[in-house]
Parts: sequence; C-alpha cells; structure tokens
Amino acid sequence: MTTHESRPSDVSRRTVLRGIAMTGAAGTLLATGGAPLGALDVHETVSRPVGVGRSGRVREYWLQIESFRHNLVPTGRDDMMGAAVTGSSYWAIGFRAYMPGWTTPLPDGDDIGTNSGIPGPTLRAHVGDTVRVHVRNSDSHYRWAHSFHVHGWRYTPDSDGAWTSTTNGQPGRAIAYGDDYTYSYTVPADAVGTWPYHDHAMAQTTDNDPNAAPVMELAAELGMFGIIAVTDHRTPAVDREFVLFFHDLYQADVSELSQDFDCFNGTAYLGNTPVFDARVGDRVRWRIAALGKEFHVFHLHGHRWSDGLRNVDSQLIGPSTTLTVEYTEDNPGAWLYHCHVTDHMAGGMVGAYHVTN
Ligand SMILES: [Cu+2]
Repeated sequence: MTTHESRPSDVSRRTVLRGIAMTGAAGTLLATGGAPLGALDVHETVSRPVGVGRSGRVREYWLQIESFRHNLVPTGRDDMMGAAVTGSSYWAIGFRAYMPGWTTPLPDGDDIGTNSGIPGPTLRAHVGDTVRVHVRNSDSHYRWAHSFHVHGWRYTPDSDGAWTSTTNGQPGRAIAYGDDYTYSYTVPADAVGTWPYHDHAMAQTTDNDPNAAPVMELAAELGMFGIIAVTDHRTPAVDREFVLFFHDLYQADVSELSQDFDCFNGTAYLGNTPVFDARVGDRVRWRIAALGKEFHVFHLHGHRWSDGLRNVDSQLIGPSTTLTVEYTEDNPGAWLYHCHVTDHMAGGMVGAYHVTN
C-alpha cells in the first residue's frame, strides 16, 4: 500500500520560480519517478505510509545553502483584495537538498516537498534513527557565514549550530562561505512531532551601511528555515500531509522590498500562497511551524480538529513553535486557510484549500 504524504499543488508555480523546466499538472506528484531511489535513505519514505518506517537507520541529508532571486508575489496580485502588489523580489537564502556529495539537487518529492529553498526540504526521521546532515555554504550573494540548527532531535554542542561571540570558532556554529560541516543527531522517543530548523549564525545586515544594526537570524528571515517531521510506530498514516511555514519579511531589514510581507512557504497573498488539495474521506495532517517575531493564528475555514484538550478551528503559533493538525476530511468546497491576525492577513497570510468529493 502506498500512502501519499503530500501533494504539493503549488509545485508547478514554484518550479517556474526556480527557472527549472519540469512538466506536470498542478496537484500531481512531480519527479518522484525520476528520484534517485536507493541513493539516499530519505527516499525510502516515498514508498511507505507515514509512521510505519523501520527505526534504527542512519539517514543522511546533503543540504546546500544557496542565495537566489526570489519573488514573494509572482502573480503581482492580491486575490483577496483584488489589488496589485509590486516590489516583492529580493535576494533570498535557503536550504536545498542534494544528492550525496552535493552533486545534483534532488527533485521535488512527497517526502522533502518542493526543493525550492523556501522552506527548505522537509527532513524526516523515525524514532531510533541516527541522522547526519551535511551542510555546504554556497551563499554566493551575501557570502555570510551560516549554520544549521535543529529543534527536536538530540545533539551534542558540536551539532548545536548556534553562534555567539563566546563560541566563535567552535565547530559548526558559523560555516564560512565555501566550507561545509556535518551535524549529527539521534532521534529519541520524545522527539515525535513537528519541529523547525533554521540558520543560527551571527547577526547580519543586508545594508552596506556600517552603522546599520545587525539583525539576529536575518538569514532565517531571508529564507533559511524548514520543517522536521518525526514519526514512530504509533504515528497514524495519512493520505495528505501539508507543510506550512508562517514567516515574515520586513522592509526595514530588506530595503528592496516595497513593504513588509507576511508569508506562507515563501509566498504572500491569495493566488500566490500554496493551494492545498484533499478529497472527502482523506486523513489529513498539517505540519505547521513559525519563526521570526510575530504570533500567528492558524485558522482553517469549514473544519475543526482537536488540540488535545478541546475542539478548535484556530490555533495560536509563535516563533519556533509548531502545530500538528490532524482530521478526517468531511467538508467539500473551496476554503481559505489564513492567519487570523488581521495585519498579517492584509500582509499576505491567506491561502486556498480545495476539497473535492
Ligand atoms: Cu500571523
């Protein structure tokens, strides 16, 4: 039995953004047929339902940090307000997944998601696994030092990836441009769930002004983040798994932007943000995370789920916290998901969710 974890329906748009020619209708799983099965442990998850993987494996991820031009609003339109949006392109930085040795980028897949860089690839592990993440810094635009810092997995200080002035020079805390580093983790039983990962190196500024104050985790604001999904033998199999990252960019930090943008997965405004699809009867899971300095409310129209204590249709999420939302789909229609903080809705945090019979 094969269970699809996700169907990134925004795949076509995202691949166009990356300038990589790929064919396939929106809503279909792209490129899994061409995936290098067996070359990477991570691809074994493709053919297996979520939550029934073998444990005790060594999983290897090869991530490259890359800088690239990125447009947060590729249509130039806000379909909620019916308004034009300009000034939404900037120099982004993101993590992309590669074949071993960083030879070639991995294709988009239902395990890692769209390998566009924002968010970075979804990293999956099973309780009992050992994970090694090889990170190469190819940030050719900014040429900043970067790091890779995870939540959820267990690590020693050598794999913390957190820079301070007093830890300067310690392994993995600030990988210089052109260098690489390998981080190692174990996945204990209490790691089951959804976690973020992100850059945690020194503060930076995008301005050349030497008096500009450096911004903590500016590289994460520019796109260096992603989601970690940890399962065990009790994790229910699902038919759809959606990854949704809440994040914000500020004109004060990125001067070429025309305004602040409140984003889902590197895009802002209805018509640009991811379109998620499901069918009635599907078991659905959303893995949701946030970074930055805002508190958000994940709200999904036409649906309710349990937060563990009560039934809800809205849940609060703040910097570095996550939500794992699960339900059985029972309500067909064209729905909205959005942040219920009104300023954030107006800044682009609105998307579409389509349920068919
Ligand atoms: Cu919000």
